[in-house]
Order: sequence, then structure tokens, then C-alpha cells
Amino acid sequence: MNQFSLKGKTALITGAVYGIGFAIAESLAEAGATIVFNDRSQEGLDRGLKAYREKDIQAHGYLCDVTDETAVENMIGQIKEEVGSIDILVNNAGIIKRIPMIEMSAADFRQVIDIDLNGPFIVSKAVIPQMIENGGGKIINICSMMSELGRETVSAYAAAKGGLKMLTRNIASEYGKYNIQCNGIGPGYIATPQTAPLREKQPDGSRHPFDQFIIAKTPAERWGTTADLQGPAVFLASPASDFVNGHILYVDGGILAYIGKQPE
Ligand code: NAP
Ligand code: GCO
Repeated sequence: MNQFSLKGKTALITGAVYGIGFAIAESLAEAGATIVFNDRSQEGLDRGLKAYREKDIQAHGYLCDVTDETAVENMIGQIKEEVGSIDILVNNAGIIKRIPMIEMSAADFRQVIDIDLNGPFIVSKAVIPQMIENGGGKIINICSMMSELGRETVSAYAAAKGGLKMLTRNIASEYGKYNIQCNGIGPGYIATPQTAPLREKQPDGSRHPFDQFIIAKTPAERWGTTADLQGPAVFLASPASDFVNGHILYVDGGILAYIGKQPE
């Protein structure tokens, strides 16, 4: 039996119109899963449906903001009716606001927590009952280097992603007996729209200082690509990981293991 096959499975990847979510959806589709995604705007939804069609993936798209509990419950009910029960949930939707903490409004802090931590709680809460009914399921929470490390200007994001690490472990603890495995993927620094500001070329054409910093902090001496996350996602979504639970799989090129490049 191919332990990495997802044939006959339905996967919901939140916020998967582009970036990491889209790449993960592509890999789960390639492994045989039926893909369902959501976006919080009609424009995003249309963009996503077009992008999946261009990849020959018959994805099902739903308009839903992951922070809206009623909308999420309605979406999960609609998916069950129109597509089928969800076997795999990837809580990918997320934002970041890079503001020095003492300059950050409570509203900005709350919005990051709402999307990056409350969102995965709300969606997982809506999906777990059908996973219990169906004899099991897979939940993958997209964590971060900031689930383990802090840095200037990302206090809300680090608090959210640190909380998401522990929510992952708690779902694993509470629902493991129902054959539900809940794990996290902790990407390193990945080239997506979210990190574009950190990679912008300087006016003189040189690399952004943060870009150079990340290269020095990464043994692989490169930024990650969304493709680097595809294999780990298929692994955690498949029977190959049925005894892996509460684990955060860091896909970071070695950042967390490395003190950083010594000055020459
Ligand atoms: P991205 O390019 O900014 O994409 C984020 C996606 O989430 C977008 O499709 C966005 O939709 C959607 N989204 C945001 N808020 C939403 C909401 N309330 N409801 C539904 N969808 C919502 O980000 P990314 O780099 O692909 O990151 C994806 C995930 O990986 C995030 O959780 C991020 O924190 C995490 N991550 C990223 C990196 C990295 O280096 N890029 C590293 C570690 C972890 P809109 O188009 O409507 O905004
Ligand atoms: C930042 C980056 C990071 C990445 C990612 C690292 O500003 O530090 O956006 O937070 O998004 O989370 O794992």
C-alpha cells in the first residue's frame, strides 16, 4: 500500500489562493486528494479558482473569513453537502503585521491573533466532529520560526504562532484517541508575498539587509520556496504519519539548529 497516497481523501486548505497554501494544495492534489479552499474575498476566490484550473486541479472554492465562526460553520456544512466530509485540514490562512510592540495598537495585535490563532481554533472546532464521525482525520497547522523564536516588530505574530504550536499539541492530546493526528509545519523563511518586503532590492540594487541576514542564519544559505513544504505536507496528511501526533515539523533549512554564519 502506498503510505503517501491521499486517494479518496478531501482536503480543506484555508487561505490557499497563492503562496504556501496553494503549493500545499497542489501537492495534496498530486497525491490524490480532492482540494477545497477558501478566501475572504470574491476576488481572491475567483483568482484561486483560475489558478487551480490552470494547474488542472478541480478545486472547490468557498468565500469565508476564518475568523467568522458562523461563516466557518456554514462553509463546513456546505462542503460536507457539496463535496464530502473533510479528511485533511490545513490551517494555513494567516497574516503578519511588522510593528514595534510599543507602537502597535491593541486592535492590530488582536487582528493578528484573531486570524493566526483564533482562526485555526474556529476551523478545527468545526471540522473535528466529522473527523470523529469518520474514524479519524489529519490536521496540519502552519506554524513558524516564530513559534520558537522572537524578533523585533513581530510580537503579535510570535504570540499567535507560539499559541498555534500549543493549540496543535492540545488538539493532538484531546483528540488523538479518535485517530485524529494534529501536527504543525514550521516553515523557515519562504519566498512568498508575505515576505516580499523583507527581500526587496535596495535602491542601489543590493540585497535587502534582512535578506542577507536570513542567508547568514540559514545553513542552506538560501530562502525556502513553497515547493520545499510540499513533501512534508503530503507526509503529515498521509497514512505514513498515523503515529506522528503533536509534532511541529520545522522545514527551515536548518535555521533553528544554527547559531549563524561567523563573520569572515
Ligand atoms: P500570504 O502569501 O500572505 O498568504 C496568506 C493567505 O491567507 C492569503 O491567501 C490570504 O488571503 C489568506 N488569509 C489571510 N487572512 C485570512 C482570513 N481571515 N480568512 C481567510 N483567508 C485569509 O502568506 P504565506 O507566506 O503563503 O503564508 C501562509 C501561512 O504560512 C501563514 O499562516 C504564514 O503565517 C505562514 N508562514 C509563512 C512563512 C513565510 O516565510 N512566508 C513562514 C512561516 C509561516 P488574502 O489574499 O485575502 O489576504
Ligand atoms: C518575519 C517573517 C517571518 C516569516 C515566518 C518565519 O517578518 O519575520 O515574516 O515571520 O513569515 O513566520 O518562519
